Amino acid sequence: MKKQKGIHQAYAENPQKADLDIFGREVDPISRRGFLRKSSLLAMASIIGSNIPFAENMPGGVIPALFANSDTPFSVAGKDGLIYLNDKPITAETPVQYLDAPFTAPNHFFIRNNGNAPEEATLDPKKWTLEIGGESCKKPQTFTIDELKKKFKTYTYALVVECAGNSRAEIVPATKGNQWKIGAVACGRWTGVRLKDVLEYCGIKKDAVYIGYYGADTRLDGNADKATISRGVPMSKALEEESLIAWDYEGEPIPYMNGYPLRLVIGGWSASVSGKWLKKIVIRNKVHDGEKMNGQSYRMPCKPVAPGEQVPDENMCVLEGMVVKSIITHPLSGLKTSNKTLDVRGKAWAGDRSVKEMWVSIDFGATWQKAKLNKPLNRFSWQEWSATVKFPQEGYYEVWARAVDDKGVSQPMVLPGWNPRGYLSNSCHRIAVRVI
Ligand SMILES: Nc1nc2c(c(=O)[nH]1)N[C@H]1C(S)=C(S)[C@@H](COP(=O)(O)O)O[C@H]1N2
Ligand SMILES: [Mo]
Repeated sequence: MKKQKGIHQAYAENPQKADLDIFGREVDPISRRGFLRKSSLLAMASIIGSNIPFAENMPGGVIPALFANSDTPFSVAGKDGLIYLNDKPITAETPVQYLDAPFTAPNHFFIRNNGNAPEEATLDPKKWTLEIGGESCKKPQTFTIDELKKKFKTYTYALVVECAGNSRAEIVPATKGNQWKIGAVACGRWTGVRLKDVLEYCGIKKDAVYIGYYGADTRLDGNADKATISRGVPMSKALEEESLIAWDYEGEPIPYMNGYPLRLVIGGWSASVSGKWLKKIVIRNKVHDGEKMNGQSYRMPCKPVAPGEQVPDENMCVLEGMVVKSIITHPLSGLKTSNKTLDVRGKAWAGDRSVKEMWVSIDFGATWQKAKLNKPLNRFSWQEWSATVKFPQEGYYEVWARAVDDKGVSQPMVLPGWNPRGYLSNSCHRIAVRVI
């Protein structure tokens, strides 16, 4: 993977300007104000790389001197240029210009924590163990990472990891949850062993229907008896060739905040099923009932509902694959140009499906022009697309992008389908262009 790292280096040295978001608004790269709450001090410990023994005593609203006296903006070690949404748990999205690289660089990979990340100093890949168990496992056992590497064949796949709530900010009426814009998505090459090989080695009983994961992170409420999040997938998805237990991302150990040293990666499904800091996998004889499998979390109305409608838990069904979606990664919204010809490009993906066609419009969707669409590196990878558009005269334009999947399902042009938690938001991405 040596050569491939070069792509990211070259890209990092020459990024597009990072001062506008997808709506052409100026981006405040890191809001310090977001980190002033008393509760955030505890979360900071994992960021400054050291414990704060007296964090409880520090008055709310005081910035630790380490940050107050430095000009360096607040950031998570190993991450660059992310937009922070929340500090407790840490959530940060990737500005769209960093999704322009063929694969998302490790330092630009978004972060979605549900609890406190395990302390970095406690994460030792030599000592890390993964337990396989559950009532439908024939021979429960534990592996070190070295044992996984020795016993099973290693595979590398490019896999899209997209938070189910990505683009929630577009949902009308607004719903609860992180107001992600478009950057809670990444695609890159994960290296590890097939989940299938490991599960089959441990023996899958006939009654198995689901798997579930457990990670090493801890709950914000301090309750040690419950997981922060413990989700899973049906056996059919778990046994797909591309479902991995991974230790590397883009040829490097997985970044700390993205699940170092071991992570489950289930391409094309809600990223919530890709368990970070992976400690245990259970083979279940029923739909996994771990944390955030029930209630309203990661669930969609079983039947479509009207915007704003309340849906009782029993009418909600578990969310599975993600849906067709595309982004324009170049140029950034807000471009002013004297050139009437413009090259646009981006990425498209479609959960378990592939993207069949990519279309762009410069007249608010009245007419569409077919874009060039590349094949994915493998199933569940995103696909690169590009197009050259011509503007008839000076003025204000928007470039809209619309992907169609292999079943003929298109992104909606304006409003994504409403659901109580604002998942699967996939309306067309658009950028503003002024031709002068
Ligand atoms: N152990 C653990 N795994 C987890 C989570 C978590 O909080 N803890 N968050 C999930 C959710 S909701 C998402 S969107 C992805 C985010 O992955 P990332 O932080 O590497 O971007 O991880 C998933 N796996
Ligand atoms: Mo998520």
